[in-house]
Order: sequence, then C-alpha cells, then structure tokens
Amino acid sequence: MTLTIESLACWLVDIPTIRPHKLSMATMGCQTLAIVRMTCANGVTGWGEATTIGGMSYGPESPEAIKSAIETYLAPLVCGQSFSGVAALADKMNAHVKGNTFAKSALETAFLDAQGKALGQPVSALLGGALTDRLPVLWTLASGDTQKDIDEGKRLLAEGRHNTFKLKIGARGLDVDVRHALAIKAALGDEVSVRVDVNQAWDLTTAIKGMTQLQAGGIDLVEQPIPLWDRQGLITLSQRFTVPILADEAVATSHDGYALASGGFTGVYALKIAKAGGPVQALKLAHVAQAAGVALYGGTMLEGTLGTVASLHAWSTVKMQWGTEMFGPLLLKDDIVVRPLDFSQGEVTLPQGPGLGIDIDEDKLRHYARQ
Ligand code: MUC
Ligand code: MG
Repeated sequence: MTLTIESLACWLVDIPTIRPHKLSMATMGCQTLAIVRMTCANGVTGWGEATTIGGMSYGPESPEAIKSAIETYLAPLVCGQSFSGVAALADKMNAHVKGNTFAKSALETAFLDAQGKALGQPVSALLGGALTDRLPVLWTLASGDTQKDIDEGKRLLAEGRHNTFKLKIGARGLDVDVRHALAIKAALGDEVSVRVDVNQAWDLTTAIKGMTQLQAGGIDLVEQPIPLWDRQGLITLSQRFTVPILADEAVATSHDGYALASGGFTGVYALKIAKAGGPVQALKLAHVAQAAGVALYGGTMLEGTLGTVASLHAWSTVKMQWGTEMFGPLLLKDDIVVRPLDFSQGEVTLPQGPGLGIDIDEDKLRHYARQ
C-alpha cells in the first residue's frame, strides 16, 4: 500500500536504568531512545525508535547523530514522497545516505507501523507472518559484581521470569572474568543456560585460552569474543571449539553474514534491527543465515518497548534456535508506552493489533524528552 510521508518529528528521550549495566566498553546508567513520529497524508501516524549503547562506545552513531541524520538528511529526503513499501523507502534512503543504519531503522520501523495501521494488519503480517506470539527472552546479568549477579539470577529464576542468562565480560583480566562466569554458572545450576558476551574485548590468543576454560565450565555460548574486523579469527574459533560462537558486532548486514558463512563460520548470528537498518533489512541477514545453515538469535540494542516490539515482529517470522534477548524495557525504570509488554515464564508476548500494536504515551514522551 502506497503511503505519502508528510512530516517526521524526532525526540531524544533519556530514561535511567534500574541498575548500572556494565559492558566491556561502557557502563550504562541511562538509556537514550531516539523516538520518531512519521505523519502520513492519510492521517495515519507511525512510530519508530533507535537506540545505541554507551554513547559512541558500541557503534559509530551516537543518539545525537541519529537525531541529526534524521532531521537534517533523511526527513528532507522522504517528506512529501510516496512509497509503495519498505523496499522503496530503503532504496531511496540508501541511494542518498551512506551507513547510518540506526537512523534508517527508526524510519523503517515508523513506516511499517504506519503501513500496518493503514492496512489493519500487524507488522509481523507485512514481514511474512508470525510463526508464534510468544518468544523466549533471556536476561543479562551485568551489575559488575559476582555475588550481586548470582542473587539477581536466583531471584529471576524463583520469580519464573527468566531461565537463561547472558553475562557481560571482557572489561577485567581473563582469570577474573572466567572465575566470575564459572561461579555464576555453578550457582545457577546445570538446568540453566549461561552464556557470555565479550563485546570484542579479547585478542585471538586470549580467546583460545578463555574459551577453553569457559567450554570446560559448561558455558553454552560465547558472543563476539574478538574484534569485529577479525573475520578469519572468528571462523577459526567457530571451527576449533564445540561451544558455539555467537557473531554480533561482526554481522550487521546480510553482506557480512554471507562473507562469514562462505568463509566457513559455523555458529549463530545475532540479528539487530539497528545494525541492519530496520526490521526488513535484519531479516535479509536471517535469510542468508538460514541458507547457510547458521543458527539465529534475536538481539537487542537495549531498546525501549517501541524498538523491542519492532524487533519482535521481525523475529516472530523466523525460527530463533537460540531464542532472544529482547528484555530492554525491563532494564529501564520507565517507558513511553501506554501498556508495558508481558514478560513471564522466560517469554514475551508479541502485541496484537494493527501496526506495531502499541500506543505511545505522549505525556510521558514530553516528560522525558530532552529540551
Ligand atoms: C550486546 O552486545 O549484545 C545486548 C544485551 C545486553 O545486555 O547488551 C546488549 C549488547
Ligand atoms: Mg553482543
């Protein structure tokens, strides 16, 4: 269905986290949501969101750069234009704006939300149709303190909210990190899947040493142990160890996925709408992975509810062998939606209804938006 985009508005919304979230390259005390409202000529409004992690420490686009790319370059390009769908929108954006996939993801999301509302269909239906309306969700233990992480993990297990955990390591020495991970694994027990994310902090030699110990200690998955540019190193590790490698920073787009798989990588790809440029673009990577026999995992850029739901619509259309980590809203003290998502029994429910299926609380948006 063709939509004419009339205007775009963008806000930066700062929301504190429930506790410090420590990654190898940054500690987050707050998350910034770049929120986009797309108004279309038929009176339909679509909403999109882009987040990054730790300012400029995760990727090349800061929240401020995302807002600037949208307001200065993307809005003049698409406003007043008609698009038959996301393919035409992406074509236009990619022809005139290089990179900036986080900003493009917010616009692609807003367009899908508007199109779904205009058609009376959920976004998942526009993406091929949901295979399920409940998706598995793990939780990341990243307080920076082993005992606090164990207590948090045990509480969430007892509450039945999560049964799988990811640990953030790489900021400290290898021995400290391995002790930390194995203590948590031992405390949570054999039944509980524990994975680690190194966020590129190790070199290949350290990774070989670290993975040997983590594999022996029962860690289930090792995410992005070495820098994103070391494609050959990641292939080597994936072939050398039985504990699977989850490629995250190394696979942003379908092109990265193709290069890694054709080089001999075996393991898992983390899909993220921000890395690829939107839900449709992220699914292109999913389809390359499926063709190559690489397993899938639904990744987060620690989005609020809007970005999380946009991702869930996409993830619901493919089989996620390693589940998802779409817990972003639970890490934030508040959000800008009318109804929070339902997280329970290690799963989240995909909202129903036209478009993304969520309503924005505009008073809250104004309350948290930067002036
Ligand atoms: C990442 O690199 O995976 C996802 C979950 C989490 O705690 O941090 C992010 C980033
Ligand atoms: Mg990661």
